[in-house]
Amino acid sequence: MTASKVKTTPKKKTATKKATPKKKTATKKTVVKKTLSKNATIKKTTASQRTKVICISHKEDADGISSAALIRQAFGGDAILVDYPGQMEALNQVASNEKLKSLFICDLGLSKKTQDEFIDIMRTLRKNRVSVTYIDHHDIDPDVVKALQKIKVNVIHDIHECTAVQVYSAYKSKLDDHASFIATCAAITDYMEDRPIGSKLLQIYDRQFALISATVLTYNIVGHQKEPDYLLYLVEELAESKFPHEIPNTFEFAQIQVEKLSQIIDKVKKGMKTMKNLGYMEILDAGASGAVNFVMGLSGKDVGVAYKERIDHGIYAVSVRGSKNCKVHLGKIVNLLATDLGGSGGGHDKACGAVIPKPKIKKFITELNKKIA
Ligand SMILES: [Mn+2]
Repeated sequence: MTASKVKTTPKKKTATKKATPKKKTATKKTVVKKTLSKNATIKKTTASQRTKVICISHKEDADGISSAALIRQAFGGDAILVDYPGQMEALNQVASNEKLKSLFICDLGLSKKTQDEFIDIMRTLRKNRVSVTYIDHHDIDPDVVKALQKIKVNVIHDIHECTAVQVYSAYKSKLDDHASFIATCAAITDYMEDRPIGSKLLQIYDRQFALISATVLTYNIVGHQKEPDYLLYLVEELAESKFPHEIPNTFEFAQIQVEKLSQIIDKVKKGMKTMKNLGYMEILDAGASGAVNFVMGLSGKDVGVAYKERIDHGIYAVSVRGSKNCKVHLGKIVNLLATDLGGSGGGHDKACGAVIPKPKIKKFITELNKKIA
């Protein structure tokens, strides 16, 4: 696609701020240490200086954005929106923030690759007496939950309800009535509106009204992934109890996204390849997650794989989807396989993602094809 960037949303100041983390991995450890020893010397003043509430949440879908919005409504503070590859870097940066008092981490599942570092960062935060709440619904190693609870991280985790619904349930008393609608939209986007709490929330609203709102919200999130300020603006608007249709230009923008998706259908029809148990395709212009359902559906297989290169990272961002007939737990398989190949990944039984080192992508697909047989 050549003219892929269409902007309808009026808001300026994209130039300087970047949510996408910069390259500073090498110095990370020392930064953390420095903060620690500094804290030790100014111990008395530090505690009282900590005033900041921060929520780190998933930026790629309505569950992450809605969770950040509900946390903001309940507790105030700032949101930091990240994707899976950027998650650890953001956590490390936040961990060195000496103003941080309270941290919420939402809708960011952990994998074998990231969980140990995650626990380390949480340990540092807890040593600095930062209150930490981790809210998520992705499959998690029970030992990680134990380790987090041991250091008194507040873990709110239920694989049966989406994150925003869990945020809503946990902090209902601090939220206004409209929050149930935001949570409903998140549940719809995560295919979890049929769950015990999710379905109760959906019943409050007209189904079609909720569906169109969730869908328009999702298209605005997906279509603005490269505009961090816009995503933060969405968090603010939702936190102020706006419906998606009350946020300017959202429906117009959704129409543009729908047109793009119809072009992706054409491209998938032409470019998709198949193996015995799956369909797969490299995506060049759109996001992999926007194409993967078409790859699965149009390939006639029960598993679809779409992957897109992240040139600056030397990796492929991979999306995997399973049909209703898919009997294996794709999230678990992908977690192990991606870790074996030097990447990371995981997620749900029928929808998951991975980060795979560029040279290993073919191996990832052939191995996945074997493991889902
Ligand atoms: Mn989610």
